[in-house]
Amino acid sequence: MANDAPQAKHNYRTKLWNDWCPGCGDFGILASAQMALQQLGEDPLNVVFVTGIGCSGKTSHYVNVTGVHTLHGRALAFATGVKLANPKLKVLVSAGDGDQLGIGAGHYVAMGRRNIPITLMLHNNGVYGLTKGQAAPTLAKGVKTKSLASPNINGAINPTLLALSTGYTFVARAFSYDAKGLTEIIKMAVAHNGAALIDVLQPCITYNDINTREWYQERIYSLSAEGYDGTVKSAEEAESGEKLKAALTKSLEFGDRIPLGVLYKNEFVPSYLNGMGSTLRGYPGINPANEPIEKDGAPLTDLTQILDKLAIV
Ligand SMILES: Cc1ncc(C[n+]2csc(CCOP(=O)(O)OP(=O)(O)O)c2C)c(N)n1
Ligand SMILES: [Mg+2]
Repeated sequence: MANDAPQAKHNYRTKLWNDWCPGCGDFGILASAQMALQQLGEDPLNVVFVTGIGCSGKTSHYVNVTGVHTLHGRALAFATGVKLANPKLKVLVSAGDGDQLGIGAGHYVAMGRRNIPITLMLHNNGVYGLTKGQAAPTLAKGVKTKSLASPNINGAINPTLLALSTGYTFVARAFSYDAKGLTEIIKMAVAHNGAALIDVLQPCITYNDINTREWYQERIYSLSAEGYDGTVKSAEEAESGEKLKAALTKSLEFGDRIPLGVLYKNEFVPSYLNGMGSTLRGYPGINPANEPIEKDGAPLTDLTQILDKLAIV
């Protein structure tokens, strides 16, 4: 008998205790990621959620898919390994602004120039939330949050500008309290076949008393509502670089007005998997994840010699 009964929806929530501060912007990012995965209808077994270290790093514990809570700054390195080993997986990364643009900045740049199909959600709260509010690389120079003894003397990194200039082919900005808008953007990013950055403006209610929910709400506006369209429509348009130039200009707007939405989307750049295919025969069809490792219960590789070499006698 055909089974016409609707399939039970996968529950993307875990039952783990959540210790984020009540009202933290992380909740909006978590809920949006869960809704996006639910709405995409992707097989949960094909989704991997990778995080770095920070309050944001705990996100992988709360999404009910395979999760990896990795080392400080190294979420993208792990995510790259996961994606390359098994290209059919959808890989999402949650990383803090300190995690990703401080210690992990090299990986941020490499992800763009390689155009690896991974969705990176940058939890941009301007501070190192987990370690009590030191200035993160996104905090503007001269700003003194209540967690700093004196105004920040470091210049700020603009995540969208850096992503655009290093080759990301999907660059967007969202607001953590706008779960509907963020969900739509995550869905687009996950479906995109290339490196995707979502700069998520995320107030830290405990340590950042400057960039608050109200501060953002007074400034944010929707790019699409003002007629901006960052999507490249043809190979010729991609070649001309016009949309990239427009996005670079737009990414500089961050002050009295802060644009939200898709700044740039270009599907005409081959992903890193294509490059790998030109150097590895059969890739991505043949990849480490579907390589047989045993036959009739016996391992296909004899590790005895390697283990003998490593043995301490
Ligand atoms: C190698 C290493 N250096 C420093 C730390 C201490 N540390 C833990 S989290 C963190 C920064 C967290 O800030 P952010 O990435 O912005 O995440 P948030 O807590 O704001 O979400 C630091 C410096 C660490 N865990 N490991
Ligand atoms: Mg942070």
